[in-house]
Amino acid sequence: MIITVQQHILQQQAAHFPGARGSFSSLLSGLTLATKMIQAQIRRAGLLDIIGSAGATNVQGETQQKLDVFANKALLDCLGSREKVAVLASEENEEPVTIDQSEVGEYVIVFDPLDGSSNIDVNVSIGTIFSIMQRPDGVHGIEAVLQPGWKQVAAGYVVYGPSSIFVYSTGHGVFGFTLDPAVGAYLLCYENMKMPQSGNYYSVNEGYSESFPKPYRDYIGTLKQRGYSSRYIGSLVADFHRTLLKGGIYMYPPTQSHKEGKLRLLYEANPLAFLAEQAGGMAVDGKQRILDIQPTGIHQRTPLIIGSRNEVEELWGMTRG
Ligand code: P6P
Repeated sequence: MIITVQQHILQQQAAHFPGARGSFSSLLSGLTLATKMIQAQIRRAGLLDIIGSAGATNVQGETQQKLDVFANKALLDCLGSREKVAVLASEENEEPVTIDQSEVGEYVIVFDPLDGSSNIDVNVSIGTIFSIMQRPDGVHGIEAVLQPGWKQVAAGYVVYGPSSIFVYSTGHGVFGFTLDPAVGAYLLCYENMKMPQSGNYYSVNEGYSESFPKPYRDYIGTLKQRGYSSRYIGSLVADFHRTLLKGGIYMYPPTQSHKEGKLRLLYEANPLAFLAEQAGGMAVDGKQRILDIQPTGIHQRTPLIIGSRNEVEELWGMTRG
C-alpha cells in the first residue's frame, strides 16, 4: 500500500490532533514542500554555481554557504504563509521571526535549515532539522521559543543522502518517508521506527578526544575493547539517522573550544532527542535528559549523548557522577 507523507500527516492529525482543523497538517506540508525545494537545489548544486560561500556570515560567525541561504529562505517562505504559525526561529537568524498573526498563531517552529553545511562542497549527506511547539496563551516572540524539549508536539528531519528521507514524529511513534523524485512525493518506507536497544557503533569526533572529560574518554576506551566500530560522518543528521536505524551511541562532548558542547539545543538536540525517545532510545547532556533542559537562549549549545538505551545509560552513569 502506498502512503504519502501528506496522507500520513492527515491520519496523525485525525487520530491525535482532532482540534487542529487542518492547521497542523498544513504547517507540516509547508515543511515537506520546503525540503523538496531544498533537495532539488542540493541535487544540482554543482551545476547551478550554488556551491561556495554566499559571501556573508551567519549569527554563528560561520561563512554562509549559498545553499544555507536558499534553505533558510525556502523554510521561512513556506512556513510563514501557513495559517496558525506564530513564530519561526532559525539557526541562520539571530532573532526569531514573528509572523503578523502571532496574536492568534498557535505554533512555534524552530529549525536548522541545512545542518552539516560544511559537507556541501564534498558531496556528503546533509540535513534539515525541525521542531514544532505550541505557543502558550499570552506568550509571544522569543519567550514562546524558549520552551523545554518535552513540550514539542512534533519534530523531524530530512537527510539529503543517496535518497532524501523525511523522518518525523508527532509523539505517537517515528515514521520515515523516501522522496520519489519521479513523482515528487515522500512515500512511507519506515513504519513505527524503533532504535535497537544496543548497537555496535560509536560516533564521535575523536580528533578532540584529548579535551573530552575523563568519563567520555574512559567509555570510548571500553567500547573499543568490546570491538565497537567507529562511524563519524560529521553531519549530525546522517550520524543520527544511522544510529536510529542501526543503534549504538553518538556523542558530542564538551571540548576545549566548546566547553558547553558544540551542538544547538533548540534545533539540533531537542528534535533528535524527541525522535530518539519516541523510538525507544535516549538523549542526555551528560547530567540530565535533553528534553528537560529549560532553554535560556535560542542558539544555546549543549553536550549531546544520544542513541541506544543501553549505551546511553552506561555513559550517563559515568558522566553524572
Ligand atoms: P565537528 C555541522 O556543522 C555540525 O553542526 C553537525 O552537523 C556535525 O555533527 C558537527 O557540527 C560536526 O562538528 O566539530 O566534528 O566538525
